[in-house]
Amino acid sequence: MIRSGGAGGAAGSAGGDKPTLAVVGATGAVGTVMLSILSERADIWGEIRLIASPRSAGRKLTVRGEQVEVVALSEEAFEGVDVAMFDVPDEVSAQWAPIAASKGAVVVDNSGAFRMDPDVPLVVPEVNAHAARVRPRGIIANPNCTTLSMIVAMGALHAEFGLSELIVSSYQAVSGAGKEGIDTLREQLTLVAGTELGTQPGDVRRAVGDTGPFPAPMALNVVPFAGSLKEDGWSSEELKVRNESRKILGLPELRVAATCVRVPVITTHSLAVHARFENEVTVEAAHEILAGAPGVVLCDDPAEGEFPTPADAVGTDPTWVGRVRRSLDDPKALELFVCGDNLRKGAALNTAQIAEVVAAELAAGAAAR
Ligand code: 2RA
Repeated sequence: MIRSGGAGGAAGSAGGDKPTLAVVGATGAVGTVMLSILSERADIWGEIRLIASPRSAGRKLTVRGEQVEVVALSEEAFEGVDVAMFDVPDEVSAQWAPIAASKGAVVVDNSGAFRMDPDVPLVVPEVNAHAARVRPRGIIANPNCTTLSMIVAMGALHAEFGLSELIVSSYQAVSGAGKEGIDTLREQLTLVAGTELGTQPGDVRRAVGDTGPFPAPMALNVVPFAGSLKEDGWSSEELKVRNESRKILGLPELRVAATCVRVPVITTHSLAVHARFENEVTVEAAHEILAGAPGVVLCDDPAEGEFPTPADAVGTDPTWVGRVRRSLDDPKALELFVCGDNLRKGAALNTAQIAEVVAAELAAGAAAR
């Protein structure tokens, strides 16, 4: 291990060793993707410790080609851990992330518990990696998948043109609602397949019955609501897009309006974005920026039928951008369409990337001593 001093962030003694990583919530949907991502990326970790609820303790999961036994969440589970990636419900993170930090781990948390805490940086390595270094609570937050699915592209355009406003419509996959969301859509698709449903008011609703975690049927439908209802009719997802974009980009006054919509896609969120800038924009300049931006793939040749779709982007790491147009009525605004895998860049991958940023910092600190 590399002793990290969670709250301060400076690396400690025992230089030279590879850092110890804990994955908390290893058995969940995002935890599973975390393990496969850790198996694919450069192997910078010493021990990888898998932590989950006591009922999952003793299970064996594969990471880096090896079977690793899951241990139960407890204070002792964090002994010797340098970096801990959390993907657990908000209330579990709220309780356990500070405990892990008090044991000396730097926590990278994918819940909503700390994202807007002023003492917790909200980090997307391609956009604001520097923010990860200042973490008074020893915790770094990972943004919500809806924000993450567009923010790498927006960060690149902002760096060049200066962003002043975002108007966003999301097309969110059901896996954003976890395994229950995926199971619900698959069951509903079975119920409507091969029928003539979708021609009379309420026929799909009657056929599918229970709508699971969604407020309306997902099969043969789109649902203009995701998350929970907040003040003045806004949903939690819509407020996250606004608040998190502002924090990540360091633009507390950024004008943001989002409408979040759930669509019958298993995995990969899409967003239609109207982005207004301080300066005039051209499609050519936007193309050049996006084509060169780390973590972005430009896929924009509609004459050839080339634009991003969830069916093509799913299972991949980048943010896919296409349909880039200059607004007809505003030379300072662009319209574009973005797709990103909500379980990879939208959750597990960004968490792993932040953990790698921290590991590099710890290693540099250890080497300097
Ligand atoms: C959703 N963004 O898609 C959420 C998941 N964190 O429901």
